[in-house]
Amino acid sequence: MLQNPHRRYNALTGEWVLVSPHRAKRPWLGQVEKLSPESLPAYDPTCYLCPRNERAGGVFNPDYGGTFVFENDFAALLPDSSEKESASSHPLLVSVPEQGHCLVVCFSPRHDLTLPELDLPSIENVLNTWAKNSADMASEEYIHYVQVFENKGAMMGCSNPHPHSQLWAQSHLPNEIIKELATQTEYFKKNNRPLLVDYIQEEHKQKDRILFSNDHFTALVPYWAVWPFEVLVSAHRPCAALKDLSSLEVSALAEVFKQVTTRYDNMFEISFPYSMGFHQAPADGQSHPEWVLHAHFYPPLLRSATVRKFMVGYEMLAMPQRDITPEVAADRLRSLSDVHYKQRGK
Ligand code: H2U
Ligand code: ZN
Repeated sequence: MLQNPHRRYNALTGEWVLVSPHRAKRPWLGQVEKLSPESLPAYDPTCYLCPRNERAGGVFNPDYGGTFVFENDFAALLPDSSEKESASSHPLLVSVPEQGHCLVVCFSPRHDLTLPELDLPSIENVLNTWAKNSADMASEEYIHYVQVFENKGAMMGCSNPHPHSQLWAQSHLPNEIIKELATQTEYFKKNNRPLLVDYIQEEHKQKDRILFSNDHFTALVPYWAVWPFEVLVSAHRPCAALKDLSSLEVSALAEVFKQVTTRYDNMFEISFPYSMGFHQAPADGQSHPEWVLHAHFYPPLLRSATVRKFMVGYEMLAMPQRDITPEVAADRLRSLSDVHYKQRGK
């Protein structure tokens, strides 16, 4: 593997990342992050996501027992954007109305249990809730894409530690999906096989970036990873959406999620922050034989619980850059226990 500066091609986005392995040992005198308090109560009377508590606008949450889904009270997208497309005053000043709506999904009534701390049936329940609600949103006439995502930890802008995720459904395809649709469509036309199916097979031959796999899903640090401990979880077969998974596949995906998030937490023995989300095919009524359902995990931490990677100067102005190689990151993640540090000795 290259030890000198090199570029790697991201086959899913068509973009390049600069890798600088020799820089990984540089000293750090910069910002250290504050740690959020480690022990949370099972129920917090001031939490707007806990059962029975009041949300914005005076609505009370039900006394829910599993997952809990509600329309976001501060949704970024609205179903009825009454503005009509207006002729632009100049071709360089283009705007188009966007319609949609947003859901919040709480993982469980427990204020203190993050994904890796939930048992497998509860993780399956979260996956099934995402599947059902994405499918319901996707079936709306004006919706063409549904984004499922979780911001975890204050470092990633999460506003409440009660484990939750969001679903945003919208009328146009977002940027990342436009890129991934183009690359996967082009590869499929040329090779008559899905890009990610071939990629996962090749990664299993090379082995050094694989983190965990079972019959239906693989977790790996992608060859083109930008974030230090970025992980891609991919299905092994073409699959447009979460709702297309069989119950066996949902169980397999739950197992992979538990493995990835447990190792993340074990890395620095903290609740490991990240932004995570699924890339499902556009909900455009077409079959998508090129599309392979997958999730991206983007964690910001680099070398300790308090030192994060910043995407700043060069990344903002030129292109993404990383220091430790994806192979070193995968090796580090593989070396960690798959028993959550809070469960040890129990
Ligand atoms: P984040 O922590 O990932 O931002 O998600 C919390 C969401 O919960 C956020 O989008 C919504 C915010 O709009 N919210 C409500 O819908 N009702 C509330 O009472 C508070 C926050
Ligand atoms: Zn709560």
